[in-house]
Amino acid sequence: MCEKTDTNLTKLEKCMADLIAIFNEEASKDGDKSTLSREEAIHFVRKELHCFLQEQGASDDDIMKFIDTNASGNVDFQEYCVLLGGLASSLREDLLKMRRKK
Ligand SMILES: [Ca+2]
Repeated sequence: MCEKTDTNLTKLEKCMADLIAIFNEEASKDGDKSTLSREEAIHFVRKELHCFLQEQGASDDDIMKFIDTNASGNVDFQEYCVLLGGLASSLREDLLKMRRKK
């Protein structure tokens, strides 16, 4: 694996570094940066992913059921990645439908 610095990262690698930085920033608010606590996870989703929730009117419990897939009471980095992958896939489908309608 080649040595990576901020200056030689590809566009995709920079996106991934940003996703990691966002998780670390959100997860470290309570002192334990390995996971998002319930409060951190709900705050993160409502702040960063509010467009996805507006149509659904999701409660805090709905959010946790959706993202805390192993029902541990917090959200680890793997669950965070699954959430983002699922949302990206859903967003892609929506964008494709919008293009077909034009
Ligand atoms: Ca969990």
